Amino acid sequence: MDEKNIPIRTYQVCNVLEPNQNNWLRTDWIHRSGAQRVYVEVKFTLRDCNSLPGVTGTCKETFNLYYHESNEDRESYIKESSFIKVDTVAADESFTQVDVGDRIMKLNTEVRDVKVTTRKGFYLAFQDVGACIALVSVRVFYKTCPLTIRNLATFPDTVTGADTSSLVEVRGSCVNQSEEKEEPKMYCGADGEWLVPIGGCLCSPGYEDKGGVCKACSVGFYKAKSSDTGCSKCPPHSHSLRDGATVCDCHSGYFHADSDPPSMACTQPPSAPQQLISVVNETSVVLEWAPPRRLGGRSDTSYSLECLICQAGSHNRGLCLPCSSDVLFSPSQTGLKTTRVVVSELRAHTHYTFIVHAHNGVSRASGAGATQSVSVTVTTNQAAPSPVSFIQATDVTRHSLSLSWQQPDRPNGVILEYEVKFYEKDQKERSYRIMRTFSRSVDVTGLNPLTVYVFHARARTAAGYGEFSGPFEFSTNSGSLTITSTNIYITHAAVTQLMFVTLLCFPPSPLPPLLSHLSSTAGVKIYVDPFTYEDPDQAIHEFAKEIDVSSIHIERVIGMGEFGEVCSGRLRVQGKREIYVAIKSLKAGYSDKQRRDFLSEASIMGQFDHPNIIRLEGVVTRCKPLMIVTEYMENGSLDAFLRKHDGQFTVIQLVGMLRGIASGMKYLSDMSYVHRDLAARNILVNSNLVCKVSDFGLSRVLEDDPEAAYTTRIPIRWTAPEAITYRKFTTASDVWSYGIVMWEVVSYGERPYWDMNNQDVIKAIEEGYRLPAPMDCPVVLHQLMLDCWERERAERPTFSQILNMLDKLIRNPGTLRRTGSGVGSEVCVSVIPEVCMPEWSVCQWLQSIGLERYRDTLAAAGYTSLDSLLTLTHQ
Ligand code: ACK
Repeated sequence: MDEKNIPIRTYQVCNVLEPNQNNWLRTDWIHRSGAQRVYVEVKFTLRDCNSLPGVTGTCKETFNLYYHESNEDRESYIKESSFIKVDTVAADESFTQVDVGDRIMKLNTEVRDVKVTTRKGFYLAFQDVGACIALVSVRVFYKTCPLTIRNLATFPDTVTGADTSSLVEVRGSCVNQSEEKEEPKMYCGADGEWLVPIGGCLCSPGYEDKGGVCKACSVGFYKAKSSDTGCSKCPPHSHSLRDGATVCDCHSGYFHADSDPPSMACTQPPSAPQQLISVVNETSVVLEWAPPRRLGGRSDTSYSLECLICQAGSHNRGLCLPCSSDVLFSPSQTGLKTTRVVVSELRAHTHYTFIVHAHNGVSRASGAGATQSVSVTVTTNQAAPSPVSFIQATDVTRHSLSLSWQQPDRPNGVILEYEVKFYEKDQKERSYRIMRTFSRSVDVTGLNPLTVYVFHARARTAAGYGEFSGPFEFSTNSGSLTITSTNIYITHAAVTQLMFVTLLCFPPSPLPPLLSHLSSTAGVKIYVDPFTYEDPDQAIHEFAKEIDVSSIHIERVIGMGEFGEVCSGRLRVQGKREIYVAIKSLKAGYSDKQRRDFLSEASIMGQFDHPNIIRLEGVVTRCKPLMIVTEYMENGSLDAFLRKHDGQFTVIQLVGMLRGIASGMKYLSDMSYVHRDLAARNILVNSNLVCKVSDFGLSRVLEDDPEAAYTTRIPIRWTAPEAITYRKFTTASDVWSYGIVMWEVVSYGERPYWDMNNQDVIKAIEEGYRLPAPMDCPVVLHQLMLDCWERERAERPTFSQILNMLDKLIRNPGTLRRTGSGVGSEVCVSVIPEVCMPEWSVCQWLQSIGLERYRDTLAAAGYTSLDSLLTLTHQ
């Protein structure tokens, strides 16, 4: 019977009188259902040992609770030792026999918990060790945190963790019609309580939070964004006709611009602009108007202009054409915020219709053609033609030239005539001549030779003359022409970059006019002597680019030139890669003549463009010191370079250098330029062993001053006898010098004629002495030198022949094997074995080695067959 006297079933044991009791009671298998910690609530009654008569030490007042985890739900026999003890359970209340009269028994309730994580389920067991006990009920349970909604996120029923202190992290999911604001999270505590809510959700557009549920906005309300605010009433001139509106629809005739916020009232396009007035000034029109009467509830009104050319008096748009694209609108044609615009560059005597449209943010939304507009029709006045913008000259002779020009951009009518005004530049406009013509060209005759003239042209229509063009200057000097209307200004000079000089920059000045220059005969460019220019600045600016000094970065002094230091550095011209350059400067305190001589080198160099001629990058003439900037040649002068590398090159490498020099010299001679100072010291070598001819400064010195004073400056050892004796400097005298350079190269920079003095050298040459072959010099090369040193200059080879010869030697390196120390009789066979074939004639052989001019000499001496050549000795 329980406390209420209702009969109940119990498991009982009461073997208190017998010692060593060990009685077990085991439950069925219990599925753990995902639980990690289970709770066991046991209800039982227990008899007080003292109340049992005759009971000795064998009576107990506790029992033990055990568990055993298992995947097996039907284990028939489980060993005692397999069970793990949970606890020894004692009764809070026990009862005695005396009590029986009052209360049948005292029921105890004890709860124990145990972690069950390793198997699918478990068994519980109760061990009695000699108590008088009745087990009334066993309840086994686990705890969960129950399903809940927090911050519009649902959290599911969640089993608590395995340990009493563990928290289970749970991610919530947003309730219907809501969107995650921040990941919703909570923790499930061991006792089944939810803890620490984080993040949450917001009701979607068109829905609002009503007690943890998102409800649709009702009719007349809207909600545009997911937010924690409620639904709002529709703004003016709009409505919503169904639940859950995210925006309100505009009433008919009202519009919403894409950029308008949903809370903004619906608006309308503006009405037409008002009071459009126009003022015509020749070929431009000023248009002004007042803003529209109705702005449609907005403040973003703008205007656009339509320009049409219409037939006189026509208001029919079909008879109108859009204006040409060169009409100018100031400040603009569309997107105007002002109510005034100036339209210019219109045609004279033309009917124009201007339509001013008013727009605002909803003009487009309200549909095409909905803009309201106002129009005006005007007729432009007559106007003179715009100026002629460009004149060019051709067919220049000493006394005449032909001018031609383009029609003015805006003739503003039929051009009836052109007028050309011109005068000698020196005369300014004190006296000038006028020529009139119907065409766009005119031949101007009766001019003075070598004179710079200034030309202006203008056009005439029925409206009168247009403005004269700007000045165009041409010279009557023979040759082609150049127009100089450019003004170049120097900005700022980077003074600090120079290591050894102070810069002084001049204010900007227009460049002087140019004289006619490079003439061209049958496509061949001819060198122009800069000293034919009266003003050396004219020449320099014609042939050399002016470099902004701030783009030069000087790094170190590399030598001393005739006029001052030579430095190396870097040049960075905008838009180009930075390059290494050599910079020659003109030392301070120079005379006019020195300045002229210094710059003449650049004027000369600037005319050349060849891989074996040193390239001029430009000049600095507007700042002091004056500078000449050329490409940088890493290995410096050829003579010093060869001395430094004595014996280190192959013959082919040496011939390669000579070939480069010959190629550069051929280019110069083709341009009719005579170098006069060709020597290894004036050849520069770059890092690829490419040799380039440089130093173009000497020619003038000699020509300007033919007196004896400069005789000493003639490089005697390199100069042909006729140039020493009577200054006959020609390409042939350059060929003589080239022979000396060959000798310098093959002897690795030896001084020609060693330490003989100049007088002895002159005398020796006069007597027929020639430099002998340097050590290991191929016979063919020495022969070529000897050819260059022919007394009769007509007998010397040309640079073109020298180049051919060297090319052949390079192609047939075998020809270079034979040196002066060999046996004479083998010359032919060993020098050019490839060409000594039986079918070849002596003539062809001579041709192949560039010595065909000896054909007659050989024939006269009886050498008519190749076989006979075998007997030819070195002598
Ligand atoms: O033998 P170098 O080093 O080569 O010494 C002289 C010195 O300046 C005086 O003329 C050197 N030099 C001249 N022009 C150049 C250049 N473009 N590149 C490299 N070095 C140059 C010359």
